Amino acid sequence: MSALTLVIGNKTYSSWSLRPWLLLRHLGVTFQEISVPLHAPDTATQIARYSPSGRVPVLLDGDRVIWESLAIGEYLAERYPAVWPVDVHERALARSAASEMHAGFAALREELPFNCRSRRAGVVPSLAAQTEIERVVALWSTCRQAIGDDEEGPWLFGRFTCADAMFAPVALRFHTYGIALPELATRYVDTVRQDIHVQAWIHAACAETAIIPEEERGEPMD
Ligand SMILES: N[C@@H](CCC(=O)N[C@@H](CS)C(=O)NCC(=O)O)C(=O)O
Repeated sequence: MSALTLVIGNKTYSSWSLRPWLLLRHLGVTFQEISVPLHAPDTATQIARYSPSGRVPVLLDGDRVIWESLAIGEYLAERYPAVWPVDVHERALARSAASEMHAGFAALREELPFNCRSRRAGVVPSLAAQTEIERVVALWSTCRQAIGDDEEGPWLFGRFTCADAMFAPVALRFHTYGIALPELATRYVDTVRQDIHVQAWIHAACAETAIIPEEERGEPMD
């Protein structure tokens, strides 16, 4: 791999951008960032300079262009096996969970927009979103139950993997909207929030000034 560049959106609002960014940081890979402000008059033009899909994140590796957060994870896995668990069963489960996240949870994502720099009151998930929240909680529990006794660490498979990169933004959404969760899920949300790289992302988000009204649901808490 040559020097890597990750093209991302606003750190406040772009949950998809956080996923590969967090994975790269946990892998200890050096990379450049290009930030494209979302919902600006020239957003589409700016993204089109890098991304054939018109969306971020995009990873640039020399003249290779890799888009879609999960595909970026798989691209990194070719070079860095730590992207996925070592054990074949855990690896399959991690990939299933990550794929389910990538492909689904539309109600949750629509009703609880990613907004990592604030806490919001008064957003009540619909039945569809609540069902998805319960599915996320069940998935996290399945992952934690599957890990071997030799695995230590608070992440879904002990140490941080791509599955955590995919679910970290979901954990932050649960925190933003004060979603009531069982103990295991609450612990996982705390693990995500306390992670130094997540904190660095949120810190940078707090320094952003752009506000996207469509992404600001509920009443600010503080
Ligand atoms: N499935 C894509 C989703 C990417 C996506 O929806 N990105 C949003 C930002 S979070 C985007 O680029 N939106 C373009 C726009 O707002 O113009 C992935 O996994 O990377």
